[in-house]
Order: sequence, then C-alpha cells, then structure tokens
Amino acid sequence: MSKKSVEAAYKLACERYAELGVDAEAALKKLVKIPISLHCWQGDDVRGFENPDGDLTGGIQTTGNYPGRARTPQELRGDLDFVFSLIGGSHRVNVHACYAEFEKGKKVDRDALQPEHFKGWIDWAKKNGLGMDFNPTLFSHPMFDGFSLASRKKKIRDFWIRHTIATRRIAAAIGKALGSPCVNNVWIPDGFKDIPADRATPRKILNDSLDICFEEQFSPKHMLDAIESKLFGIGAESYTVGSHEFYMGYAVKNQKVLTLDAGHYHPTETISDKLSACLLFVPEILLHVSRGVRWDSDHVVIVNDDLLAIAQELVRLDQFKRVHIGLDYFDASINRIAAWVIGVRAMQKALLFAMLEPIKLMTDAEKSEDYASRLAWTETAKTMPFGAIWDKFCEDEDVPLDTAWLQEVKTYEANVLSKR
Ligand code: RNT
Ligand code: ZN
Repeated sequence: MSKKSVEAAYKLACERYAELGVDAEAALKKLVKIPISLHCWQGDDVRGFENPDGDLTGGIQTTGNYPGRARTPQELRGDLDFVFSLIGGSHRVNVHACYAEFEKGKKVDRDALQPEHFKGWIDWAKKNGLGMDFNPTLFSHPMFDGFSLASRKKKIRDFWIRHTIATRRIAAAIGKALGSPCVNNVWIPDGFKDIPADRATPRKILNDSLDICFEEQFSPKHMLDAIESKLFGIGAESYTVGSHEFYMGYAVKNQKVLTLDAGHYHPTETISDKLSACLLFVPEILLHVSRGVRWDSDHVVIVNDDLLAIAQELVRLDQFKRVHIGLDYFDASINRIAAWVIGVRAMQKALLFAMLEPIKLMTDAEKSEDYASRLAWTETAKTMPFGAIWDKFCEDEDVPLDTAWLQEVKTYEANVLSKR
C-alpha cells in the first residue's frame, strides 16, 4: 500500500472515530510512548549461553526445532536489532541471568555473577536507547533439584539466595547505567509432582529466603523487585510453593512489584480482572503477557479476547507508570523472529484498539444503568476502521505494514538464519 493511501484511509478513519468522541491522533501519540519489554529468551528457546545444549528444567518446556536459533550473544542481539527494525515505539529488553557473557576461561557460577558479565548487553542497550529488565535464573542448573529458594537443603537454598542477591546488584547496575529502573523478576519453579504431605514448610522457607534476598536496599530509580507466581508446572502439577496467594501476600506486605503472567492461572481465569484489585494494594505490577493453551502457558501472543481485555484494563485504569508490560512466551516451532514481531505487534494493536473504544459512551451508559447501550457500544467498536489507524502508526514509525514485515523476515531467514 502506498503512503498516500495509508494517509487517505487514516483521514477517513479519524472522522469516523471522532463521531464516537474518540481522538485517534491522541491515541497514536500515547501508544508510541508505551514501552514493551521484549524477552530475550524467545530467540534461543530459553537456553542461555552457559550451556546451550543442556536441558531446560523447572517445569517449562519449549517444543519444536525450527532452524535458526541464536547461539551466541552476537546472534541473539543481531536478531533483536532486526526485530526492533520491524516494530514501532520505544522498547526494553528483558534478559535472564543465564545470558551472562564471560571472557575466555573466566566463567563463574551463578552465585558469583557480577554486572561486568552483562556489559555486552548494557553497552548494546545504551547504544540503541533501550531500557533493560532482568531475572535471576533459578532453573536449568545442577543446583536446582526441583527446589531452589524453597529448598529444605541449606546448601541448595543458600546457593540460590546468593544468586538472587547477585542479580539484584546486577539489575541495580543496569538501571543506573541506562538511567531507567530495571525490574528484576524472581520466578522459581519449586513444587511437587504429586500431593504434598506438608504444604506449609516450603512456603515458610520461601518467605524467609526472600526476606534475606531482599535485605539490601537499592534506589527504586535503579532497581525494582518483582515476584511471579504460577499455578503449576510440567512435573510439578500438584503443588507450587510460589502460588498466587503466597506472592500476593508477600508483595502487599513488603510492597514489592507483583508479576502477573497471563498463562499462570486456571484456564478460565484472566489477569485482566486482577489489575484493578491488585493496584489498590501493591505499588506496581509487571505483566508477563503470554497466551495459555491447555497445559502450556507460553504460546505466542496474538490479538484475542484475553489480550484485548488486558489492554482495555490498562487503558481504562491509565496506570502505565505503575504497570510494566513485558512479554513472556517461547515457541521453537516457527521462525523465532516472526514470533517476537507477532507478539509485540499484537500487544500494541490491542492497546491501540482499547484506546479507540468509545469509552466515554460506555461509561456514561453504565452510570445511567443503560446496560444494553453499554453492550452495543462495545460491539460498535469492533467494526470501526481500526486497521487504518494501525497502518498509520506503522507508517509514522517507519516500520513495514502488516502486509510487508513478513517478507522482510523471510529474507532475513534466507540470508542469516538459514546459515546457522
Ligand atoms: C515460567 C515463568 C517465567 C519464565 C521466564 C523464562 O513459567 O513464566 O517468567 O517464563 O523466567
Ligand atoms: Zn512469566
């Protein structure tokens, strides 16, 4: 499509939206400023650089063997550079501790990691004007035996406490270097495959371990602690130590950032409904936007009802300063670059769609108890010329339209990925 026809369609679409009291231009200005944190682990199936051929443990799994996975920091950052050329807006990169880089012969274990091991990431982020987020990696390691911070074994527990403390220091150094707070998200897979005899002890241990991990104080300008719950994992189906109630309680009591992963709840439970409640009690929220499909919590994000509901809540609450948007999924069965692009674009489309809804008409109808009108307006929004506004966003951001980015990915696949 030519620039001229994008402009013409946009102009007509703006008029239609204005009739519903919606300012499409203002929506675009807002959308471009909402950062989305891209998870580095989509590019290499959560393998990291320590031992890329080792097993992924901790109740998470990638399925598929699509060619072209990134094997080195250079390949992974190169892939991300390419992804950034296909998506509009200003973004962040979310890095796991297992993506540390070592000079030859100077490898250290996870409990001895230092900011210097992430210099490659920090320099690259700085150069590209990106923010960064971080995560301790409490899985895929010989010291993880089904338990980490909640282990009854002091040796195991202490190792992971030292690791988590190390990552908080690294996150603070990252945030300081980039001039933007780095969210350090703690997720542990600890749990039981079968019914526990004692549900209480591991939770008490986890509570105490976290207290030790979080002792050191950092400026919120540099680092923010986040904690992520989960309902179950593969091989840990009956009991997860870090359940929702556990972390909700811990986050409220200790005023930590609460992470809500869209794939970590009962299949009919959505995180969209949780935002307005949690924001009353925790200072900030980190979203792990994902798509659960049956037992898997990590399919590529697409525009579906769940995603739209999350976006609607974000827009209606207008708490973008308190809610960090991150993506968290991994699909090794399709082109990994496409998986990233589809997910980021889906998140942005959902946000834009939510911003273009006739929310004033809907809330007015609700206030006057006219629920038929409220429902009718939600349906009207669905047939409005949304695509014309989305195309304009891509055009303004100088990135390919939805009809064109895929071709660029195919070319990259032929020239770069297929040679790996
Ligand atoms: C796992 C959690 C966690 C991980 C990443 C790799 O179920 O969602 O966030 O996906 O830490
Ligand atoms: Zn997650």
